[in-house]
Amino acid sequence: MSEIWSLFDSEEPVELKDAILRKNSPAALTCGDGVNVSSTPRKRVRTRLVTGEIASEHPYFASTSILWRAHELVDDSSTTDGGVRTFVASLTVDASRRAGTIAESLRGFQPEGSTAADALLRARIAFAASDWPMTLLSAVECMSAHSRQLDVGDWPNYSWHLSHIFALGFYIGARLSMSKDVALIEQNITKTSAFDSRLAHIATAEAMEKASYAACELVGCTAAGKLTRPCGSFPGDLRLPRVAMEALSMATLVHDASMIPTWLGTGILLAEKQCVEMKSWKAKNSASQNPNNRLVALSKGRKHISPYMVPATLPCGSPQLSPKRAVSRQPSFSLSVPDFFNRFVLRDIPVVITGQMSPAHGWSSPEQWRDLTLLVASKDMEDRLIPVEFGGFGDRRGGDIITLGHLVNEYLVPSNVEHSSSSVALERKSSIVNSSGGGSLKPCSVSVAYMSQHALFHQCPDLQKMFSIPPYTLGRLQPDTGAINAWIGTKGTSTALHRDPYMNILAQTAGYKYVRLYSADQTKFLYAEPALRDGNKNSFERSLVAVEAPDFQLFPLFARAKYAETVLGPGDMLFIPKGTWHHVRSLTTSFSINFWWK
Ligand SMILES: O=C(O)CCC(=O)C(=O)O
Repeated sequence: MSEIWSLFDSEEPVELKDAILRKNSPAALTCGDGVNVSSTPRKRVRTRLVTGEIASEHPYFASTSILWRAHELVDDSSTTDGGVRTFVASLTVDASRRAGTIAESLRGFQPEGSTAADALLRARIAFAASDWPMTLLSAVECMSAHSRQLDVGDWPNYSWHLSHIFALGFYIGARLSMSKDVALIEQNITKTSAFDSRLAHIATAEAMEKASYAACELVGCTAAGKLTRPCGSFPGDLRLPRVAMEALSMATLVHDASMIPTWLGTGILLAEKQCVEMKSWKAKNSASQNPNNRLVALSKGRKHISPYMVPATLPCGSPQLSPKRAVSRQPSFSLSVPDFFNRFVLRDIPVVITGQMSPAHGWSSPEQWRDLTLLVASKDMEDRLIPVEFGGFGDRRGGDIITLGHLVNEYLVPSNVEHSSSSVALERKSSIVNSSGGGSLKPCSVSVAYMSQHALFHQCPDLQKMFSIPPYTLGRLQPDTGAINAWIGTKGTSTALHRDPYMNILAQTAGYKYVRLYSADQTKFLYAEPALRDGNKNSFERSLVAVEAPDFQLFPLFARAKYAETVLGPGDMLFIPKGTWHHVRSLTTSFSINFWWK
């Protein structure tokens, strides 16, 4: 048994543990690729090629074609308002049909059922009457009740999802309609006296801002199990994009494609579009604001390297892994699914699986993944909104919502350029190599931005064709928790030590990441914060320790925590057992996909 196995094994002798696992595991599991996995432990199964199902055909993504289809049918150019009225009409009809029943099925549940139901009905009535301020207030009140219900446990039934989706729809509809009203008044300037129309404009704009502000102050929105920042803490321009992102998250939780409201995708797209067109938004996203431009300018002289290509080599000063702590690596051709199940899943042992993310298994080639132009392939894609966190280790600077194009051009490209520029050579000389093996921790010289845990594959369905569902997820993807997410960022992003209530395959499609793992039995040394939503089975836990630069005065027990570590490179898949603590730092620009399963 290698050191890494023993780190992740409990004190029990292997035979005893085998007996326990045999007793507790299901008699047989059916894997994603149809392999029948017998749980009889330790039995070596003959090697076979394990091929996953192409992601775009997986039921998890079935709803995406419906989600965006309605919008494709609307010819924006033929309407003066880009389709807002069609969206509002379709939502009004659906709400009059379904909101009453949905509200009734919330009512019986404590503590928030009645509050949520009443607010939903108020929002529906106000929406139908085009009373936009009241719609905003009621919609946010409704979302707020949903959010409080999550504090005591999971939403009791599917009506809560639908109620949340309707509340988000009402919010988007009201915001879009108010802006439309303001625009109409502006158009009328020529018809009335300039003075009157300016007054009318101010009155409408003020009412809109007041209502929206009051609504957002009530509480923020929180998708099921996803801990997001309350809307109330975002300045005005950020509320609509935040709500659009929340609506996208909610759409990922609707698996039965026939349940996707036909207006939902249109609402999300219209909200995103409206944000991108806002003047203040344009100013914020203007390229001249970004200090990274210096680096992009630098890249222009180097024609042989495309600044859009994610580095295919590790930077100097990368962590040196001690063999004793390194997570074992297994080529997929010699790791059958049953073998994986018996050796790693049953024993909660992490492993890096290599060779699975290849064209033979339904994945695009590493060269295709490296090329970031795939994210800005069209204007539509470039203009999609995404959430980002700024700042890396020791330099957190909050979050924002920007366009995918902005992330690529203003952050990822400079991060690529920095890798290949002479600053890397300088860094080689001055890097501080952490004594515990963590590598260079000096603040990153590029602006750090991270689109973490985002439903990009729902948002841009073309990307679903680039990968397959790893058979090592045993056909047990967890669709009710947003199972497949994209993590794309510059060099220097870091995800603080935490653990999730799911098994995970973290697949590295491009670039490099350092990962530190602590098994569940190390929890006593990790200073875990109390779970934010204790009653909620989707809640994750976070440690207070900055693992690569710990403060031992504050966290003395942390010195006793044993860990395993690895560097993930293109084509590596890391199995992270459920409950295993993980900390992740990117060493270059990086693109990863997580698959959560149970
Ligand atoms: O890659 C990262 O930054 C974090 C990934 C992670 O936490 C996860 O997949 O659960």
